[in-house]
Amino acid sequence: MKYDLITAEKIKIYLRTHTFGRKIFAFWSVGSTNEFAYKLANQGEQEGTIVIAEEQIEGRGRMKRKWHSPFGKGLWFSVILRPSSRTANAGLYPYLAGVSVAQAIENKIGLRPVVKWPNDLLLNDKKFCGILSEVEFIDNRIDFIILGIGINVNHKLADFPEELQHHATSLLIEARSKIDRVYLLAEIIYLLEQHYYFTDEYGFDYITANWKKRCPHLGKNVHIIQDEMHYEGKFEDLDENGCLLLRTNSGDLQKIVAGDLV
Ligand code: BT5
Repeated sequence: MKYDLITAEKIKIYLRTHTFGRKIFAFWSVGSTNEFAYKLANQGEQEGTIVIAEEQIEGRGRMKRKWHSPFGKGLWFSVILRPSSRTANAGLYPYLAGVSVAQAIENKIGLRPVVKWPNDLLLNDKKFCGILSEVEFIDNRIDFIILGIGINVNHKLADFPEELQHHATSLLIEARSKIDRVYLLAEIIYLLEQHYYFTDEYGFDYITANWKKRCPHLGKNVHIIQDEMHYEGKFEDLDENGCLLLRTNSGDLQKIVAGDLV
């Protein structure tokens, strides 16, 4: 077989978790794992269930952007969460995902990714991982969160469309060797579960602290675009809800909820 296909059985061989990944929907091809997981969660699917696909036809990023997800090359998956935490914490789960992916890659591959606000992971200044967290609220609390993670794993440069070739990279390109996707996935799921239950009990401070240690832009002057608005200033900190705190040139502290750091 040309591809080392990802199956639920293979993932379970490596899994060390209690609830995360104990139920897995694995597809050859799907529109978007986030979309599929969203439907499942709406029908009451349990926490920790994972949807994974070899290929996404309509993989998506934030703000209706496309996420390139070719067959057999990456890890394209979504986890259903049902946290009991405050609605204000909803924006912190992408940081939990980013830290989990970065640690798993350090542990299993020995590369050290850096993070870029709000939800990118980079190697060599190029993006190899994006995170899309979609939240459903009910009566002032979180009903569920779909935490979607896309990782370019075994892409060669030519596997990317031309417009991404200068901005994107993969673990294979950076590590110069093919990666066992299932082995890496099991470690990510393990760390996601560990951090998830820890934050439930003790809050998110240690996650945001870990994220900030990996962020080369913290304390530096940055340029942020949110919708049509441009902001410049020093990236001073993250607040307790995961918003970026920007010290503008006039000295004000501005809270930025969403946007792109360029
Ligand atoms: C993201 O959005 O980075 C979130 C990506 C989340 C993808 C996962 S895969 C599993 C789950 N199911 C889904 O349907 N989605 C999630 P954003 O920050 O908006 O970045 C999107 C931008 O990244 C695009 O406009 C491109 O410029 C770039 N891009 C697209 N595909 C890429 C890739 N494979 N590698 C690197 N950059 C890419």
